[in-house]
Amino acid sequence: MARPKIALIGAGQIGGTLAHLVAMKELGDVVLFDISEGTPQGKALDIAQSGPSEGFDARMKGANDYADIAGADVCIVTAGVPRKPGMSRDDLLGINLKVMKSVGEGIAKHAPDAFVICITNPLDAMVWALREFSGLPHNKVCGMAGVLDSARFRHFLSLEFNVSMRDVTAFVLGGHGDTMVPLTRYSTVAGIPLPDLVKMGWTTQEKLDGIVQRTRDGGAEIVGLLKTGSAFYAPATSAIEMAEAYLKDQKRVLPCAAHVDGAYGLKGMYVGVPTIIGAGGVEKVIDIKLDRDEQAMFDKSIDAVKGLVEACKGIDSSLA
Ligand code: A3D
Repeated sequence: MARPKIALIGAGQIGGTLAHLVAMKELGDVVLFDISEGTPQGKALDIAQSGPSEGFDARMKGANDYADIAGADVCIVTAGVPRKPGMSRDDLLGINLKVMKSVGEGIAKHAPDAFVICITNPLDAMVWALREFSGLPHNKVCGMAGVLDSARFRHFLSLEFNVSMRDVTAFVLGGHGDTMVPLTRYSTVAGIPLPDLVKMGWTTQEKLDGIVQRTRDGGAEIVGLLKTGSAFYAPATSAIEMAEAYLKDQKRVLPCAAHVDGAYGLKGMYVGVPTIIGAGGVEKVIDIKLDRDEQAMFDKSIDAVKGLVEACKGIDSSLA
């Protein structure tokens, strides 16, 4: 059987890291696409030359023409601009919306059967716009945010409890932004919910609240430190987890920005929810019951996402 073909649209910090991870995990052959001439070709050649030492079998190709992504099984989209210090994700909307239009059209024409994972910010609005521009089925287009947000939460919790990150599970809902909703009662250490760990004296409510806030600000903390761009190692790893779930039909339960139509009382919008990802793409949205406080936080997050989608419609009349 031929190796899967993985198209990485955007060959910047995340795109290059994605290509390296695909090769190291032997998930398939890579086409690294960018409008910048030379960048995807240079990165593809550099990564290919790590093959003899690493011992992987994966072809790497750099491209500036969408024809090269023809027949891709997976497309991971990072094309656009990242944040600089002082910028919010929403500040990227105007410029990245135009990018989504060209990317959506390129995918529609050359890789209409692909599973598409969007990473470009502001995430929930960009994945919605990318789906609209591409016209692909909703279950084949989703956004990466929840896996990263919950990884950040898990990392901070593992430091607080001094336990392995593998034994910490975390649950994050809502839009990818300041209004994301980390759900403490569904987050555990080896199955013990966080509120119980507070009662057991493992941590205090104040410390837990601080960790929740640090998770919400997780992206900004890294932007502030790097000064020239945003996080890229963990965002790439998170998207690879989703791509692998699709390619290997793993039926992973992963939070992602999925099209929600009916669940959570929502009518056809993209937002972060728990999903099952397998060979059918986003095969199911898991509709959990929220308590009053959680619902209030979720509603606020939904309003923020709706505001961004409306702003997109204001900028590009074809979306209205
Ligand atoms: P960066 O290193 O700047 O790479 C972006 C690449 O996109 C550059 O190589 C550009 O040349 C390329 N590009 C620009 N316009 C086009 C176009 N029209 N077609 C094809 N390629 C184009 O950024 P990055 O890799 O650090 O980040 C990429 C995106 O991911 C940004 O929008 C970030 O805000 C976003 N991001 C999202 C998360 C989430 O958790 C959702 C996390 C981190 C970054």
